[in-house]
Amino acid sequence: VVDVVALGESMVTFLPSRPGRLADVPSFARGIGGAESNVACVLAAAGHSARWISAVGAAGFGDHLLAEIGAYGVDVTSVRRDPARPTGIYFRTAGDRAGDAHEVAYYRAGSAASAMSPDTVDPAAVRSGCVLHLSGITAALSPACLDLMRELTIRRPGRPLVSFDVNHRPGLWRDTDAPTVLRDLARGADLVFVGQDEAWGLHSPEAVRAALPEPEVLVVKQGATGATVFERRDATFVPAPRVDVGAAVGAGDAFAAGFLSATLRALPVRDRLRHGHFMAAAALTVPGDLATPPARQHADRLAALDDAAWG
Ligand code: KDG
Repeated sequence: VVDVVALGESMVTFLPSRPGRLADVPSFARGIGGAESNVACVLAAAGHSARWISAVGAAGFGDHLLAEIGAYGVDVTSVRRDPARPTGIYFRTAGDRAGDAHEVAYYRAGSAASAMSPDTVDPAAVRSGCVLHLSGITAALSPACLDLMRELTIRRPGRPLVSFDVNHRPGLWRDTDAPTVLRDLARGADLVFVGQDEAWGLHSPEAVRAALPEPEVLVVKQGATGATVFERRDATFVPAPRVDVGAAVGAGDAFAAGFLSATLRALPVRDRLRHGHFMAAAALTVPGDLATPPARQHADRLAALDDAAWG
């Protein structure tokens, strides 16, 4: 049994050589992206066993994703190679600082991963972890992927702990009531991560909890302010450290990985949030999705500081 199984689409990403509109940027550098494999990579880098389930094309971009994600120590043996469909790719503008143009251009319709369904994903692999980590991105990829997500979030005895990051990506949803679909999926999870800005128009963590009472643990991320976790009805808020933001992309995934790592180690709730914040802080400082996470012993020492040091 591995610690965490993460299921979702990953893409080759193209990061611009300089800030500006996509129309003006002359060249891009290749990287890797994908919310769920990002979580697996950060967890593997933090010393956990992690498996990534997905599908990629049979050509070079698929090779690249498998090699890069595998190099983090993630088990990629459950990733299907699809000779008939391509690996998804995407381009985005540099930086997410206020005032920067922010564009994301996805080329993933009809991708290998968008053909994932309850029939193509190995149920034994899905059940092979203590935690199964999913995100709302998968639900937007195709009707077959939405079926798969519905299937994976049915409450069944003996299933792994199901972790769900809402990850509402407006650019992926067309003609569908995304908030309703995402809320229904979240109801079937044991642990839910949601940003206040994607939380169904609700304006406080308490309101989100009232609207989503089912998951045993609910984490509401409040941007640069911090995050609140509800365990049943008890709420704990931990402020986020102040960070000079390079690019926000990947920070939510790193936060989930830090929180999951501390959950697997049965740390108290305050420390689970602090580990989430550390991992997110590391990701915020780099232009790509993935940063090297702080070593466990340093993170543990920082998490143990008294509240005054955390502002
Ligand atoms: O969380 C980062 C992801 O958004 C990025 O890697 C791309 O998975 C991605 C997506 O679908 O937006």
